[in-house]
Amino acid sequence: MTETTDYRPMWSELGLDLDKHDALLAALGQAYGDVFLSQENRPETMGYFDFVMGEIHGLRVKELVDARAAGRIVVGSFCVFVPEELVLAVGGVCVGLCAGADFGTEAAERYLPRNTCALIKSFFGFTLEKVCPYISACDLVVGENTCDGKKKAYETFADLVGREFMVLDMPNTKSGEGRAILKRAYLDFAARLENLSGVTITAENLTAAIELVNAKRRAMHRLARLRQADPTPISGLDALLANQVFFYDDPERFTQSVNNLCDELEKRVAQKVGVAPAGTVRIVISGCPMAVPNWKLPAIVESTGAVIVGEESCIGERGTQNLVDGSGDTVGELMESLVDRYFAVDCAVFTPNPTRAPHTLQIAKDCRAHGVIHFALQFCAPYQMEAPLLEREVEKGGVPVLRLDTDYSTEDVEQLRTRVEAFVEQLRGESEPIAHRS
Ligand code: BJ8
Repeated sequence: MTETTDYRPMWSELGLDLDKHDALLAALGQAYGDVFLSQENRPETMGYFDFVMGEIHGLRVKELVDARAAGRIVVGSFCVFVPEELVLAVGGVCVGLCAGADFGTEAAERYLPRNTCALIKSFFGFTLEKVCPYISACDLVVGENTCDGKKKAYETFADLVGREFMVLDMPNTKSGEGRAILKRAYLDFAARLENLSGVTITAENLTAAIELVNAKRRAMHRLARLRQADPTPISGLDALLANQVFFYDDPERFTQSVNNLCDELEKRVAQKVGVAPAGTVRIVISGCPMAVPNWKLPAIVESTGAVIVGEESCIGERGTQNLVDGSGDTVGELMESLVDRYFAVDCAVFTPNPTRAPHTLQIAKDCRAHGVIHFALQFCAPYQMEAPLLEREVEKGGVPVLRLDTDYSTEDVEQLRTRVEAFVEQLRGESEPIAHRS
């Protein structure tokens, strides 16, 4: 929060519990300072992302409130299968609602079994404790029938969220029938958005929306490519932050800011300036999404002296890979392209999910990684169960894998550190990263 702006009246109007919200912001500020601001040799243009994080419950929320006052709808979602393009086409604003904090767990466990993943508990906790201004600022909250945990949790959440709520029916196979289910879901979603906003989706507004989101993704692809340099010009933590802000910020401003960051990183690469010396152990993280403020594992990894150079994650390359073909002339053609792009997302809720392991290996090769750390949230059946399959395939390709299951608490930090240190040590002892081997 800037010193001159008092957002408390706004938070109060949004129905937040100010005392609990103060406690959350204090913890968030402390963690951010410890994890991000303590890093050395950060790119100067990360200042923008520091500002965004400082204002994440302030200025950005005010923008959403102002957008609503100006007649735009605000739509919140929990998953990269919810297409931002459709929200933008009707002139709306789309925000990510996933929560990455160990907050309100006790309240959440009044409704959820203890053995529910931390991500689901977290968005229940944020809602029940009234500390999420994003949910409060939404006209519509959208869930999706992905994993069993989410799909059953949404049945309860629908009554708790206090906003209009809908669930997209999702396929779980990569088949023709699966694609048809996704298309049906997107048509239903488009109809709901048109109804809510009073704006009809046309080829013109959908083309413009596709271009806006493609531009965001292109900027993220550029960032991903720059991280392939050795020495890498940006820490994994800072790159993760950009991936996290992807879901909150105004799209145009975000794209510009990532491109500014990339301009600076290009210079660093040309001058061989890195956040760690050339030859540092390089890690790719694969697995569950890391929502703000889940920085635990990356902070541990980079504290060992290794550097994270890529993320096979929905808050990372799984979420940003592939563009939508915006060349169609009709809404029908553009919708088909939209479905094609999203249907390729290789989330572990699909069974089988044959492209995720090769994709992870490809990221590791492109990033010249020495190893992959697979991150699964405890009680996340899709990612935990897919982990051994992914490990086998990636190791067959010559890249060692460490599998870790954790949650949002800090209880296992030292245990995780010990395992990560041993893995990084093992990788240090090995030869070149995979892409350097013949
Ligand atoms: S497309 S990864 S954002 S569903 S961690 S709630 S899977 S039990 S978040 Fe996800 Fe969409 Fe897939 Fe991506 Fe369930 Fe696992 Fe919890 Fe998860």
